[in-house]
Amino acid sequence: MQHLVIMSGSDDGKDDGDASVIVDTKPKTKRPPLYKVLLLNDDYTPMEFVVAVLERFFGMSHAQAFEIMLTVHKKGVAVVGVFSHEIAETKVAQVMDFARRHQHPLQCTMEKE
Ligand code: TYC
Repeated sequence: MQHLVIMSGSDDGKDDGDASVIVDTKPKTKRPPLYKVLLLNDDYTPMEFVVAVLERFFGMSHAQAFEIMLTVHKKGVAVVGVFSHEIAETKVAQVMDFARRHQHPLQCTMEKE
């Protein structure tokens, strides 16, 4: 937060013992932190399952989803979205639950941006 010090009395800028007030110079509208949701590669989850996850939970087109899936497959990890803490947590839980129900070892995590 930035502040402005205002001193009363003589205007030479020197501190002559007068009272001073501190006022905010910027309104305090801190944006909430954002979180990256990451998808991790593994050797067993079928490619088409990962594509379906990206379509279902991240609103990607089939082409987009296939592209990101291939990036994870080749590089080991990719950011699949950036969200508020609460939304990121929900996405991670949805993916992990969906993978578990289908008995795939797919891993999804989040980290502060
Ligand atoms: N590596 C997997 C396979 O060859 C495919 C895969 C892609 C798995 C992305 C997980 O997040 C992942 N079947």
